[in-house]
Amino acid sequence: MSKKMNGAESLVRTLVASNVDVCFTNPGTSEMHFVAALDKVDGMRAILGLFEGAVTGMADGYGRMADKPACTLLHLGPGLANGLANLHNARRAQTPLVNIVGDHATYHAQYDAPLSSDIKGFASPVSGWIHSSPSPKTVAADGARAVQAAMSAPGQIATLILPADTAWLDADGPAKALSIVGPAPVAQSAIDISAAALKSGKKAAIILRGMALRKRGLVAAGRIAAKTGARIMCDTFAPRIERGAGLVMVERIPYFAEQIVETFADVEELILVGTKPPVSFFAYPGKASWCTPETTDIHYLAQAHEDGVAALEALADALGAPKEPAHIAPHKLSDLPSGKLDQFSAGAIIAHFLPEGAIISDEAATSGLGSQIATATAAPHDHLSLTGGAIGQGLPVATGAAVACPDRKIVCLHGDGGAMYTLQSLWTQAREKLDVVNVIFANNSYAILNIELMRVGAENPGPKALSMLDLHNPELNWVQLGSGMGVESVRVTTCEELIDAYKSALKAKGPRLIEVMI
Ligand SMILES: Cc1ncc(C[n+]2csc(CCOP(=O)(O)OP(=O)(O)O)c2C)c(N)n1
Repeated sequence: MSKKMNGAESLVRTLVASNVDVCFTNPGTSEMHFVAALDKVDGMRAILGLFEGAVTGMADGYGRMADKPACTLLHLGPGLANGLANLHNARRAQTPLVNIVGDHATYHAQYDAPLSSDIKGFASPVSGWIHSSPSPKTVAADGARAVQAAMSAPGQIATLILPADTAWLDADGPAKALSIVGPAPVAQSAIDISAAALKSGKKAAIILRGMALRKRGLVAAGRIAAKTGARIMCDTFAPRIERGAGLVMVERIPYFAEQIVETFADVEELILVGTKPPVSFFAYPGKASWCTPETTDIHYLAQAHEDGVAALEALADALGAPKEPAHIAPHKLSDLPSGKLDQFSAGAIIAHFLPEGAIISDEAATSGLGSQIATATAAPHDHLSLTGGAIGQGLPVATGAAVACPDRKIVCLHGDGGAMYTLQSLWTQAREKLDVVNVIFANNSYAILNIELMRVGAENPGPKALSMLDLHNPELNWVQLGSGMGVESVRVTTCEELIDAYKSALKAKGPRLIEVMI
């Protein structure tokens, strides 16, 4: 006989039994029994975020680095809705993630109280699995199903709605963990078709995503490159990639459409591993959306839910590729710059001192190219990027990654505009003493949008239009913003100052913020 417990406790126990042991929360009244259960159950770390966009972004960063879900705890429809943009990013990243969304008690729904809303409606575009648990007797089993759904390859968002009476009424006990469905094997025919394309002597490129961007997949791709000369590429915004010295270097697809067109102009055979053909991020009047030549043959070696790593290895063997991969990155650091700071000098400094095993959460926007170039040959690290274009992901992703990997240094590179969306993450970093160096590129501008304004062909922008893209009036002060949330913060205006601040931040334990004036 299991000891008496309510639905909430049976759910928390089930989550822990299913290897979900971190909960990023922003609760309200309807979630109080779940909150109370956190103290009754050993093994669930509870981390408060002060805005749901931070909460969901942290769960994304955690899932990307832990390769298993965290759960969120969100307050009915509005709490979930506040978190949607970063759930969108997490869906794009194919991150395993379990949302627990509180709801009114089942019998209360009929009265249309103020917080009533269409929770399923809010959840469905971002969720691969949704269920509302109507009974305390079934909620534990539903929790186990949610984890199983979140973990099914390549990873997805599972949303479990928890009515308050389901949480507070008596349950039968926790449920057992369910088995995890791994990636599906790739059909031999897909390997044969890709092998034939690569043997044809035509110009070929392979685009990787997902697990294929970890060391094993990279080695297999590098072997294929060594044998065939095929280019090895990744999407502009890959969820996670292992890069730096000793790893196979991957060509990142550029951001702007005409650059993508140029990149693929001579590609005759394009092989996709867990990704889709490259298209323009936005449509622009008179410019192409589809960025590969009409004549390019496109082959799907592996779909996202399939085992792209095993497929690459099988392909390398089928081609008789050598054991040694091509394009191994050397460990090469440029000399330390001095004087004026720009994204390239800042990037060189960031790369120079980057510790081995660091995790970069990159939402540096127009300030990102410098560090991307410089870190390609820096110490080996993981790089996490803004997967869904919804800005305000970098700080929470860094925060969640720090929870998942407490022994690794996190370096968050962020535009000041995007950082303002979810700056509450800094407070969580301070409270949890997370080891994150936050580098904020303070250009006091939505700089990318100034570029886009010209590119979309909006003619002669006036002062009103330009003021919508300018952050000078008033100027943000990141030293005060960071300090106000308990994070030691400093402003730097020269390379020398950045070197000092960055070295000392890397040496310290716990969060730091460096405002880089560019
Ligand atoms: C959720 C969301 N809202 C608005 C936008 C539009 N947008 C794209 S970039 C950007 C400004 C980014 O500014 P910042 O982070 O400072 O980087 P910068 O362009 O200055 O390098 C905005 C508002 C978006 N992409 N996502």
